[in-house]
Amino acid sequence: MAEQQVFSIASIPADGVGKEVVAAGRTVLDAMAEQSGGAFSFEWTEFPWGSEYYAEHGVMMDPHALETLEAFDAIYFGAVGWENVPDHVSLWGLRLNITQNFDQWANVRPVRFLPGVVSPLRKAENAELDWVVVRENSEGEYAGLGGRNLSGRGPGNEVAVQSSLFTERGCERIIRFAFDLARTRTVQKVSSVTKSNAQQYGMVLWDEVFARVVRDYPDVQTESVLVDAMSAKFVLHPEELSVVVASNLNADILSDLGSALAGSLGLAASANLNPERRFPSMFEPVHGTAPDIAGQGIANPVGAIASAALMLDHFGLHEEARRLEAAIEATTAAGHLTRDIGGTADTDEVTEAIVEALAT
Ligand code: GGG
Repeated sequence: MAEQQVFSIASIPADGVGKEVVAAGRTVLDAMAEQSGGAFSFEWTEFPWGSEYYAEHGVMMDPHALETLEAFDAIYFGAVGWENVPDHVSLWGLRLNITQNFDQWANVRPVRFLPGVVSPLRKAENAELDWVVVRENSEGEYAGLGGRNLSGRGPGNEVAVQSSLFTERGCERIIRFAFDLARTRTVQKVSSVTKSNAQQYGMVLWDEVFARVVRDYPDVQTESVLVDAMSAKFVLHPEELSVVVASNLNADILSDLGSALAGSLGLAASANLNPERRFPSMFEPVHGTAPDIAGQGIANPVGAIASAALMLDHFGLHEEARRLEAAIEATTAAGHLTRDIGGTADTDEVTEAIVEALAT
């Protein structure tokens, strides 16, 4: 008998609905492991880091957290941000602390229609939605460069500087990643997004690198679009897109728009990848902590469960990943929908329906 593959996963549910949807994803993955008849299993270690941990310890995660996390095959993350901690402190103290220190420079965010989910775009004739937004995840507008009160002029006259950092290496690796991904897809097209008419240094460098890299992929269609025009294109001509690559901030905004067009932010999955595999990669739903519904058991678990499918891909379990995606589709098609997408089902009902769909 072949040896069982055991994958060690650090789970960090963190804040708000993160806790509910990570639990849902774990239930589904454990069910898949059981169904595999011993072919693979998951060894979970849960960490209590997040805003409650901050209230007790004054930090978002243990000072040795990165050393601890390094030993895992992957990280399964929920969401970060709660009212007791300023948003920039919680984000930098946990999520960005991990993505940046583990050089998870490629953030992959698929956006697609799911059967049975009504989206604003479905009203448009011929609209199609099957994209991947590729977010540069290590620099750009999230370089963390800048400072406050630089003028020393005192209250009422404060000056703040927030700089973006674009490196040729950083631009090239994410653009090549987008092209390599496009080559695996039915529609082989890469749309590069900047605002280089106004951001005349870093984003011009990005455009120049894009124009150079394009020459190595003559088989892939390309376009370079300004972010404002791309926002309109998302709504008006979604069928023209396949892989969209953009800087950290622009891609974050565009992927939220994309998932709203697919029906809800609650559906969107993401993978923060360290493609060199020097550090663990991290899988998480795109959505935040949703304080308005947290703790009620009604959060949409699909984004987190679809992120688990991306993690299966990362482990090389590609057939299992496709099986999980098919189970999610069967579940939404059968009308098991949470409130954000027009249904009445709660988190557990949708999770159980996905587990059942996996078993059939
Ligand atoms: N699961 C995603 C999450 O927790 N997001 C929190 C957030 O505010 N993210 C902003 C960002 O990463 O740009």
